[in-house]
Amino acid sequence: MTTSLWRHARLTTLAGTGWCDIDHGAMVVQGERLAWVGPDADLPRDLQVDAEHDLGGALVTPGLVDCHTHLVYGGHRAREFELRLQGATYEEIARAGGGIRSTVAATRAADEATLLAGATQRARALMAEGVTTLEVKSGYGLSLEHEARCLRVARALGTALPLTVRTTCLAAHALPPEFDGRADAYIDAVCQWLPALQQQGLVDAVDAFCERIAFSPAQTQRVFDAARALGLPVKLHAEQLSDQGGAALAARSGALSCDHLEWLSDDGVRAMAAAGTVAVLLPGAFYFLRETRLPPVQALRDAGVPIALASDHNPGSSPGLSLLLMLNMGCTFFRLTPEEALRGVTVHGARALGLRDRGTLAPGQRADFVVWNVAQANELAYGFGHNPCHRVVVAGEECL
Ligand code: DI6
Ligand code: FE
Repeated sequence: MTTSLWRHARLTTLAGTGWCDIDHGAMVVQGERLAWVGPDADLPRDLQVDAEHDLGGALVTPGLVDCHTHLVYGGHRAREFELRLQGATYEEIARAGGGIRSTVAATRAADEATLLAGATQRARALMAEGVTTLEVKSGYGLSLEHEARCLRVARALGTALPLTVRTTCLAAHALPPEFDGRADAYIDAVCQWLPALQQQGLVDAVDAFCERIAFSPAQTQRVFDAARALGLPVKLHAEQLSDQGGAALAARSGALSCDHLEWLSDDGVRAMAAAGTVAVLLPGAFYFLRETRLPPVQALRDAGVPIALASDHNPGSSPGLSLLLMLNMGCTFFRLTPEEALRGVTVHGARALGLRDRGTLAPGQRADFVVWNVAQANELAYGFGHNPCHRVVVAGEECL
């Protein structure tokens, strides 16, 4: 196992309350983990290292976690964007058979290599800004065969690239055309697919879209029951366009996270707080759909619900590939503090994926960290449209 020393850094560790900065900081990395983190002056005297890196005072944060993406799909929806600019709404387009369904058709028509090439390009764009852990949802296949294919592509990303990929089965995303008028039969099918997908090692968690234009709370509950019976954690697209009571339902099923949440009720906040469910806010979709209703950030804070931020990258409602932009949008739109925004894409993003071994700079954590070309961490949320990411280390190995 190799040992390396990273010194002369400004460490924003996030390992307690506040930024938890160490101004003249050092980190000792042993293999894939951080072995020691503290002031340069306190470094253990008898330290033997294989490599030493002088960071010249640069800022270091934990590696970024994008805990909600739909990275695997075929085609794009630029035409739908034009229709929305002419006045059509996202819901109207979905009800007319466009929206998610049009991406399902393009995804089914693409071969696996094409899907992998597209997803790889997108993952690389996120990684260039310091993303070291990425969640990828299925949900544009909507048959056992095509959902499996999308999840295999997601797994392949994690093998081919230096980052951790967590896969989420979102088969309950939209009703495929072959099940028109038979939503309950489709949910039955999804519940039957889960064991097969799990046996192929393709599923880390199960998600659903609980919404007027998607699935009802009762249908969502059936998907969750099937997931829980297999020991799979659940999460939910909840309260994005209307209040369906989805977040409370998900929290009562022990959900890792509820995502979107613009229409979240007080009851939903309470249920999430009681269950320790993370609130994943998605300002990219809020922006791109020109939503006006804000998620109840102060109520979430008051209740002690951990808040994460993610890109929600997808071709319909959030086609951007910048997690740093989400920090800025999380602050400007949702009034998060820059520190909350950074926590949202590190420690709280990790928690939304059920991962406790990353998201802070502390001994025992995975050595996933980013060296930035800025002096202070609040600048990461302040600027936008430029990339201050300088060096990225994943599991102790420098990879950018
Ligand atoms: N909410 C979203 O933001 C994405 N899926 C979902 O349930 C959007 C999916 C799309 O429009 O393609
Ligand atoms: Fe989403």
